[in-house]
Amino acid sequence: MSTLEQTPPVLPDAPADEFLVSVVIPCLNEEENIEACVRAAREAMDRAQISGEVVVADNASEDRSAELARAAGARVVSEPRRGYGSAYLAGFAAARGTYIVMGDADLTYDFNEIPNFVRELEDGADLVMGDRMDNIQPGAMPWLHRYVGNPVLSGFLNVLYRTGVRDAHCGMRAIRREKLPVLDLQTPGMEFASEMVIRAAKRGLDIRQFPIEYHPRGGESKLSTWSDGWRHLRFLLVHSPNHLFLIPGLVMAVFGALVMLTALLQVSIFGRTWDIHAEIAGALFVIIGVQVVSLGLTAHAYGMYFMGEKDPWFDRMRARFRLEHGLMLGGVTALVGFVIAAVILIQWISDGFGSLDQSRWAILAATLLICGIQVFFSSFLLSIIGLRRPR
Ligand SMILES: Nc1nc2c(ncn2[C@@H]2O[C@H](COP(=O)(O)OP(=O)(O)OP(=O)(O)O)[C@@H](O)[C@H]2O)c(=O)[nH]1
Ligand SMILES: [Mg+2]
Repeated sequence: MSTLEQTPPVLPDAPADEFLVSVVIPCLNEEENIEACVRAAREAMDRAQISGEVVVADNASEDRSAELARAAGARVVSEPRRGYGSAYLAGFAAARGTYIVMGDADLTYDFNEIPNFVRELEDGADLVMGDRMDNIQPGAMPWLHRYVGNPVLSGFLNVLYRTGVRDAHCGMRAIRREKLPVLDLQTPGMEFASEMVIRAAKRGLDIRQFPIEYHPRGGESKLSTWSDGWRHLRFLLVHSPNHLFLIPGLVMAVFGALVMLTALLQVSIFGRTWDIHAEIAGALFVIIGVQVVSLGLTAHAYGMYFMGEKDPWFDRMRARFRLEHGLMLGGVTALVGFVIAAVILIQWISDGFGSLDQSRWAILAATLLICGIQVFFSSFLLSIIGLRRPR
């Protein structure tokens, strides 16, 4: 994981701090709940003598949500572009509190937790996450989300990004507002929940968590199990080229090379030798593996140069390997393949164009040629991506 100590760039149009807390609530057609949510947030802050505001980010609701939120004492900002992330980004831009506390407009979260979130922030935390997993009230979360969706996605998120956050999709959380520019959040949909946690971990923010309760929802759920689940998964994968490309590509290439070797050297495994078909399968794995690794390095370079990603491993590799190393590796590999092919051809010619029985070596030659050429041109592509990198 990378650490990036930055002084947060101050957004030119970020409103100055006027309150200690802005409670930001995203809202799409929540007329059954929104008033109660705004009141609960207001009362919790009043009781704890916290100076605060409630900002409702209305996502083009077609019901009376906006009007009811306003009547209950919230400042309502409108975001016409639909999506949980879009709604939050609009709410954040309008917030004027030093701290932002986030929570859904559906009565699933207890706004009496606000002072507990504030306490952690006052104590130095940058991002404070609620953790619902041990306190889910009956009927609050479908079985599929409780036992499959949330644990699997949070688990996968932690395998890839090691955030240490137990319930990465919890909608009740709090953040120090000055840290938002550092996070540079972008995503419009539900994957916003993952993006926030991942970027906070990548930037080395102080992330804390504590248990909170999750209650049954009032009104209709806006969550779509499969499409929102996929949005989270897609986000996790595309932001980790190591896991999406490099590890699977390397595993395939090494496995394929071993299979090819056993066929070429006629090694006996499982009590028999492996021949031409095994070698073709091995070659397939090698070629696909090398292609996937090449794509992964390209994706990695793009992420680092243009998306602000940090990866010490990639930095070290970049310092050690130059374009010429890639060209050399690709060139030599292709040359070896070419020489093997040439020897087969010459032998065939000198045998008077008779029947040929060199398939095993021909497959090796073709594999080496394909991989060598791939590496050669991928090296140029990597170099081209690096040409315009911000320095
Ligand atoms: N899904 C979704 N939610 C939005 C959108 N715009 C605002 N929201 C609000 O974002 C919050 C999260 O949506 P929910 O439907 O509660 O999704 P969830 O909390 O993952 O699922 P539940 O357990 O059913 O509450 C709610 O307050 C919505 O009103 C949008 O375009 N899509
Ligand atoms: Mg909800």
